[in-house]
Amino acid sequence: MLTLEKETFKKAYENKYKNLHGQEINEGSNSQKYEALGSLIKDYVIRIWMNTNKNYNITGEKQVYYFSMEFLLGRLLGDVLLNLGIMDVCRDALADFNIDLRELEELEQDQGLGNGGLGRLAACFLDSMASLNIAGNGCGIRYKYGFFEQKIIDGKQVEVSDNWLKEGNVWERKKINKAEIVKFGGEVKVQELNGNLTFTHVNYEPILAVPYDTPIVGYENDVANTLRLWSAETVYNDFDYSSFNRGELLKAIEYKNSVESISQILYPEDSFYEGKILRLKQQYFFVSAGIQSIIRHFKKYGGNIKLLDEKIAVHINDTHPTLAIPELMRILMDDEELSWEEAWRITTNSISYTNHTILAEALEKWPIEMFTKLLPRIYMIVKEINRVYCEKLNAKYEGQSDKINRMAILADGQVKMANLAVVGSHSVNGVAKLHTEILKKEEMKDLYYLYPNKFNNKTNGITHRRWLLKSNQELASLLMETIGDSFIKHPTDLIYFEKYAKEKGVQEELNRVKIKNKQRLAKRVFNKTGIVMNIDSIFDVHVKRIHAYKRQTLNCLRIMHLYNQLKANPSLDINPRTFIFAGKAAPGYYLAKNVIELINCIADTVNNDPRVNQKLNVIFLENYKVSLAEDIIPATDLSEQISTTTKEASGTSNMKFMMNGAVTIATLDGANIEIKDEVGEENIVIFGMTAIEVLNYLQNGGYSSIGIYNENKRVNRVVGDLINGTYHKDKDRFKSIYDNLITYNDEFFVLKDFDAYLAAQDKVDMLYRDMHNWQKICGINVAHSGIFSSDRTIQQYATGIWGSELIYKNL
Ligand code: 26Q
Repeated sequence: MLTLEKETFKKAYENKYKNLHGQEINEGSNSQKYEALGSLIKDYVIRIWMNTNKNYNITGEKQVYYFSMEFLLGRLLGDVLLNLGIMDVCRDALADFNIDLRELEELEQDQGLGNGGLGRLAACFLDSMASLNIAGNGCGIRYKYGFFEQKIIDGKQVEVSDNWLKEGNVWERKKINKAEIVKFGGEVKVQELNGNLTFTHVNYEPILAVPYDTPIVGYENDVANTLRLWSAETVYNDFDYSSFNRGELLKAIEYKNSVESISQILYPEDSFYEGKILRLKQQYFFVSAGIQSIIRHFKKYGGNIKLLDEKIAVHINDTHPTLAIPELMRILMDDEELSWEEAWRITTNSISYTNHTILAEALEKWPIEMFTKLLPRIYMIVKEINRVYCEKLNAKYEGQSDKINRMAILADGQVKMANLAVVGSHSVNGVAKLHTEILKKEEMKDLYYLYPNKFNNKTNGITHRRWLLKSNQELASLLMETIGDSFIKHPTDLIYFEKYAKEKGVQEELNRVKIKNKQRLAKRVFNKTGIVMNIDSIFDVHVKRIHAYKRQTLNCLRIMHLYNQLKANPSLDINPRTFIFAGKAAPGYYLAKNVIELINCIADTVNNDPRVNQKLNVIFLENYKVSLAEDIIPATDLSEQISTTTKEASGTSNMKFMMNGAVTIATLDGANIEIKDEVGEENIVIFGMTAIEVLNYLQNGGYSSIGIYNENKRVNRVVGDLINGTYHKDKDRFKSIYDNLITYNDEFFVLKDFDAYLAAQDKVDMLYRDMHNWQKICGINVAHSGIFSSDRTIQQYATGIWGSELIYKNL
């Protein structure tokens, strides 16, 4: 563990600052101060990083490689300081220079290389692997532009590119000597040599994959693992301008741009698949570079390729990196000259796969024609995998061509990535109990029947270091004062807080912490937007991607209902509420964008209506991202987790809110079920359809939203308000939402759950009236949240899937 005296740190900082900027500290700007701090901290980290790598090479322990198209890290400074154990020293030292650490932290650009849950999960997992001494590496793409920045202009979402690297990134290191070449296009020459077939890829286009490494610091354990992100460059160095005539130069520039476009942008869709060739290029690009570098490293340290699967585990985060399967096969056969059977054994033993969605529209399928042109050798291997596999299917399911077609990897002119991922790996997991059951019994039932032993559940988790210790320091202090600090290394020790949560004094403390966090959020909101938030109101929070299945619409309809009630009776006896929304819509998702506009129009209407605005306020915070989540979540009283049952695979913000002492209002979907089982029914507000009801409607039909609309007066009124000019003078403005609910029969059962949701909200209102009881519930939620630490999840992956050696020197 790093031990640092304040005075030593001050000297080091001063030196660093002067060397970097050639001036005195007090002469500089805050960004210069941030840069010096980041750079100094990285110096400390580098020693740990080098040691960790040295150790791994000596012990030869099994390396886990977490392959993901997305890593949503957010800011790193605070996290690194916390994990190094030097947060307090650093804060005090900087204070002596009149520098506020928090202000510097705010200057760091979020590393937003992810859409949402899946990308943030990958980031939490990296933190947990490092903190648990697991040799875990991340592998992904260094997008030049991260997830777009959202601006709200006239109530509408406008997308602005996220140029996160414009002021540099102190945490990364370019490793040009570790670059790999990735080959696209061309043809495959097949020759026979001594009775063996050989495959030579010719006329391909080579792309240089350049790695940028970021250290992932474990919690006070002298470990720094590596996140390796790949960037695309041309193989040939900069052009020789003199040798080009004008036409050639322009072509060369065009070519350079087209190569670099591979790692240019993150696709901003998280639930809708579109077969774009650039996306396929991105997938093969990072997977090929990643697998090649794994094997190069493995061989450099004398590894026997036939034992590869004992020494590495490759995990694929959803189907996006599934090409790791044929890529590993290719290298093992074409370069390492292993037989098909041996290569297959090693590949399937090494690879494991997590499924994150059951939405059919999100399943990845690539047109064979596109696939084979771009990746001719990889296609041959996929074809052979499919052939061997279909032989097995044909023997087992003779004559059942529909079933075989459904299960095949190649079918209907497409490559089905989920089927390839299941066939080519030894483990397939869902991300919450219900989700895994649905995978087994519904979505993947044929595959489950064929490979029952591959399927398993690993309920998601979140790192309590970032989401409690760092972002809610007030609550963390209260916990340490009451139950000590053992929960930091053993998060399930939070359970000791249950007893304290029942004490009136502690409930008051919890209330004080919450108010402080609400004030902090309110101050930030005021500084950014000029909006004044009512601290005495319930902060009712719905933050996540905007999507029909997440049902922001249900929340909107309920607010519209409340507005009507208050207009009719301004002295209605309710707790004042502030409804807080945030989240991004995919740029091409019209309905989701329309929902954002609706929220903003409701906000405009109710906030400016003096009859109601003492009791009802609505606010949409723009540009939801990790750092904003860290401000919002600790300040939340009520967490909205109201997806249509069966549709949210797990959810992870539900866990973050719980850990920060919010009460949850939820459907029995994803991990909400497990949260309810942990805290007990009396400490969560559950409503809505069951999974069985939903599945029954989906399979057998029989749902009629218009029936509800006609019969239910309250529904009739609020749905009518969507198109009668109440919220926008253009009555057609929210027509797409209206049509979705009425004309297209409400695919996500918003109207069906409306009454139950109102009743649940009334219950919340009742509960909130008794502050002590409310805070008791909040405290019990905190006490039971330890199980949702990603440390638990990662231990389950490590022992149940990866076979990592768990060294509990940290525990
Ligand atoms: C696929 C093809 C083309 C373009 C984009 C994509 C794509 C990108 C991102 C598809 C899906 C995603 C992300 C999905 C995601 O975030 N899923 C969420 O994963 C969380 C972690 O397991 C769960 O908690 C959420 O329930 C799930 O929605």
